[in-house]
Amino acid sequence: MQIQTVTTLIWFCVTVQYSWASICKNLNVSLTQKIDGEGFHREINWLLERNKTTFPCKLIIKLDLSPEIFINPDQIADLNRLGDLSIFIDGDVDVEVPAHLAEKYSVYVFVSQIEEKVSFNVPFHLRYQRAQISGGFGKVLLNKPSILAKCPQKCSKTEVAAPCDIANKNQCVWNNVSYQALFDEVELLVPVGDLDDYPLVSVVTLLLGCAGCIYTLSVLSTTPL
Ligand SMILES: *[C@@H]1O[C@H](CO)[C@@H](O)[C@H](O)[C@H]1NC(C)=O
Ligand SMILES: *[C@@H]1O[C@H](CO)[C@@H](O)[C@H](O)[C@H]1NC(C)=O
Ligand SMILES: CC(=O)N[C@H]1CO[C@H](CO)[C@@H](O)[C@@H]1O
Repeated sequence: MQIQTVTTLIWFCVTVQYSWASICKNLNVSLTQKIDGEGFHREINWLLERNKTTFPCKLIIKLDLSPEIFINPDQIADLNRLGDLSIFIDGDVDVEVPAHLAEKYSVYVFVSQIEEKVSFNVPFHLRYQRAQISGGFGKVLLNKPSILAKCPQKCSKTEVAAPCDIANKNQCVWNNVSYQALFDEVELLVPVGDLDDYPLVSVVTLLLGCAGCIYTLSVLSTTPL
């Protein structure tokens, strides 16, 4: 009798473990990423593909943004309202400050639970960078996004706290799952002001000023009183 109970328990555990493992294994998520646009205003295009057997799992794409990049909360609020996107911005974004005064923060993109293929177009902007000696272009690295899943069971050992849903600032426990990244890491180029221009401008202004003075003095001194 006791042995039977134990056997049943073991069988139950094994079955549960097996079905857990199988849904997690079949998450089979892949992400394609492209960056559109040039200069200060860009757009991330993501295409997320998943196995439809994993529809019970909620997915979010988490992107950590470096200080050189910002997402405009007003623009995102509009897109959220229109139903084009479902994005939660974690942090206060100051759209005015240059890169060296800005802080990093994260955005969470909620993925529809009933589609095998979902695409997202997320507009973002590059901040002005401090002028440097030679001018030219500054480099900005776009981090690789993480994909977090909340399935009826655990899907990875790495647990991460993230917002439960877009309307809710409460934190839930999500699993950081591995995915197939069908893209390379990107480095964005941003035009940077040229410090060399400043001395030149000052010297020219000074010389013009001196020339003006000398001319005035010479006119005054040669004019008979
Ligand atoms: C999707 O899940 C089903 C059922 O678990 C599995 O048979 C199938 O191979 C999976 N598809 C992919 C592309 O992984
Ligand atoms: C998820 O795991 C990847 C790979 O180990 C790691 O690079 C990334 O930072 C993790 N993301 C989070 C939100 O913990
Ligand atoms: C959507 C997705 O990631 N599909 C992949 C599932 O896994 C198979 C085999 O590993 C890949 O060939 C698919 O591209």
